Amino acid sequence: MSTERYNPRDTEPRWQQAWTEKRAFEARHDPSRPKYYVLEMFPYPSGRIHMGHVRNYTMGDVLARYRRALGYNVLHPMGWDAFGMPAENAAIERGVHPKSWTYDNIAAMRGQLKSLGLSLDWSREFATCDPSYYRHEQEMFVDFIKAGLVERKVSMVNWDPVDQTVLANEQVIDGRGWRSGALVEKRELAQWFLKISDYSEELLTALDDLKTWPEKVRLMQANWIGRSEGMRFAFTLEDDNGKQVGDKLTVYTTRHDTIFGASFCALSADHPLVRELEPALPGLAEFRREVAALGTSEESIERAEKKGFPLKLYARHPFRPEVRLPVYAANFVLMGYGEGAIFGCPAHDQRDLDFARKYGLPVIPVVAPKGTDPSQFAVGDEAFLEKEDDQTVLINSDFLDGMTVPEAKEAIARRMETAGMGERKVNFRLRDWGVSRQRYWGCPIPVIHCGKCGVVPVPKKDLPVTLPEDVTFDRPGNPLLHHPTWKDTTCPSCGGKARRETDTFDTFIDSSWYFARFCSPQAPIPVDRAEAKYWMPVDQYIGGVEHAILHLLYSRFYARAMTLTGHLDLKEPFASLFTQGMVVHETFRTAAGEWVLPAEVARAGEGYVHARTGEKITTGGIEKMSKSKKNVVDPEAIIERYGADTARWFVLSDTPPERDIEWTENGVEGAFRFVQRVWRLVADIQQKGASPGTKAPAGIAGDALELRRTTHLAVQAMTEDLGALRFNRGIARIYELANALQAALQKNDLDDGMRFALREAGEAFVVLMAPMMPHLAEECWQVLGHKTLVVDRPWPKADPALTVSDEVTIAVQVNGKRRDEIRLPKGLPNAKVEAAVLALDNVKRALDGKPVRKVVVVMDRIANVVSG
Ligand code: ANZ
Ligand code: ZN
Repeated sequence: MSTERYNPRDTEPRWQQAWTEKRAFEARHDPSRPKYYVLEMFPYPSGRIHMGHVRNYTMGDVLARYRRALGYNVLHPMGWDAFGMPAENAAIERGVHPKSWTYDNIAAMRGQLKSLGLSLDWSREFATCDPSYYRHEQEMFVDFIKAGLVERKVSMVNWDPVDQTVLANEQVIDGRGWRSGALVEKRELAQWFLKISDYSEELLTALDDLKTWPEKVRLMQANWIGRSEGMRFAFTLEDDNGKQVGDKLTVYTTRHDTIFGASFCALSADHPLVRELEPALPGLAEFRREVAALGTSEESIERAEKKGFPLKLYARHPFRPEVRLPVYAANFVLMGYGEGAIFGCPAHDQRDLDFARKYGLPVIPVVAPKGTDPSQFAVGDEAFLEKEDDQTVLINSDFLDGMTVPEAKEAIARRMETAGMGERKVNFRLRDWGVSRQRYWGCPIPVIHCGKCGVVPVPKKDLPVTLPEDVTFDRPGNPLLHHPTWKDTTCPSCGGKARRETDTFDTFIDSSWYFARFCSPQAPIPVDRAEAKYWMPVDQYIGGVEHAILHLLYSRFYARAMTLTGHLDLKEPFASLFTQGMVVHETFRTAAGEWVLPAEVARAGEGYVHARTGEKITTGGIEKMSKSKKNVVDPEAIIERYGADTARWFVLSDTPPERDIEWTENGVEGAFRFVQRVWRLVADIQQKGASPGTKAPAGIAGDALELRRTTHLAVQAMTEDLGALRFNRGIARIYELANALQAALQKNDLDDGMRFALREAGEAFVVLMAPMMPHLAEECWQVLGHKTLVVDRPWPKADPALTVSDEVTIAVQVNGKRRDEIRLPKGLPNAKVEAAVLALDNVKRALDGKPVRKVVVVMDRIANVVSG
């Protein structure tokens, strides 16, 4: 038995080198083989990998290695989502150029990923900031323009007056810019939009086909797309004196059944009618400014106090000519949705109720539980929300009284449609995708502005439009705009002086098609059709649930847009999706409340102290690893200390992959102890087991047969577990097999049967473990006397005869004479029994080359082979 400890520091780089030299993981287009495309969401090159990456990429790697062993032609690429703000922030804060910052980070992280031993095809690597990548993005954008998928329109943005830049909604915190702290303004800006909303219905209904996506993600997407069935109809308007004014007020509602509960109408502050009234109504301009300061995010609008400004206009109720509804401009009505105008029904909508209470408007309940006395039913501080069941009916509603909500909706729709007042309308929450960013570190938008010709796409022969490198970050705003010459160009159309677009793309564009580029990363066109036809779709996509909405939705849209423009031929880019849980860790604090890194904490009895200062440390909650709480464990330090296999094993163990996993020192040490145990076991097996390639001796029974059964059951279970991404269960099987091996090795006087069973179990053990601990597996494989690599081994097959517990012994005869017996599953169909029997060595021997005429099977008892 080997007494030497297994040393990953020595073995891991060696095996990584061996795989690289063999180009083991380079994928080649081979239509004769079934393909399998595994992809993990590519990382942002922040500079260091974190445990979330380790978990994510290990899962993908296990799957890739497993599928590879099953005989699939596996594509498992890696790249970098390399554009974005952090690089610019580094430039502003530390004076490093975004480009060198990014590529340095990539180099560092590539090294870290390589040390994890991932079976990646590095020959396909690219970064989205490579001009050789983004030129194709520009080319496709030009094609998208031609195909009508792009629109330039004026839209409201959050404007930071100090940083002179547009802010994303997430960058507005309590109405202020996240960096400058300045009060954010709303501004109108001409921007580029991709018309994703044309695909709302399609993106929604196609979700039904994504059966192997998490239900949760499909639901989030569906909510985001937000289909609603409602009505659009118009009120006639009149002024203070009851005189009808020219304009009508069109509103969108999903609750037309509540029309008899209407008590006001409200318009967005940006509604054309409100703008028109602004000069005539003192205070309105001020009100509009106040609303603008709220920013554009739905969340901030939702949180703000509901406020209105009376417009001195009244809307005539469509069914109650005696009722006039006051019309307001209100801060909670958005211009971008529906008609930018609503009727308010306070009894059945919380925002409307808050508004009505503030302005003393009537609250008329019109929907109530069946059997309620309308005169007794009142609404207090909480709106009575819609229930579309048959126990909820209309009250106080004239011809609708007694109807259910759906019935009332139908009745109103009919009436209005017949009277020509309005029509049914399906609305989607999904907005067009604004892709312009006033940033430097992004893909330049390939258009030119000409005073004479307007907007002219850059001709393809002039692509890529590359980012200039000589930019400065010493003043706020977009460096491309400040560059002295870059934006000056000539118009491709008239040859006159023109200006380049200085906006760059939203980085979500970069990640909306990278998976397709991986199919042919060197192609002179965005995607080589033949390659994509073979490799796409991604068979298994793995990533964090934080990308459940935008990234996945944009990618689904891009696949359709690229198909429309002939760059791809596919709708859904990701056949299966898996969202893994986070890595969480205990948090530590000093008495003063400062967070402390786990690496600086030492155990002291039941509690903890600061390793350096000895100060008492208390534990906070268990939370997602984050820099702010300092509860991070650096993968590099873990790999350095225990090896990659231990880290990989730990992040897969115990916890189901979709759940959060808690990183603990004990857990890692446990994983490392297991590595050492495997090492000792395998050395023992090599000594006591049969030599490699030994055939099964006849008549294996007793403990040896039991071990064989355990082995084959492990193979069977593991095959199912890995196929279903149940990594933790797979690991549990390996532990079971290790225990069985250990028990068997403890016996004295091993007979041939047992020696064979040990060899078989040991080899299966190593091969099954290989997807999780690939380096250890290779090293063990050598110890077991092989010269080949485990990565070249096919996945073991379980012998069905050994995996069923419900077995019977069937007597095997040849021409009526007993020659052997065989254990088979009870009730096995005759054809299978026949096949199993004919494969027996004893039967072949007895037949001595004579042809088989027939096999007579007595179910579960006898099989008689009759020769001719
Ligand atoms: C009257 C009503 C009565 C409404 C009631 C709700 C409850 P979804 O389902 O999201 O489509 N609405 C319409 N346009 C709006 C806008 N631009 N800004 C803010 N709110 C708007 O929601 C549709 C409902 O949201 C509509 O139905 C409308 O209010 C409001 F008891 O009309 B409802
Ligand atoms: Zn021109």
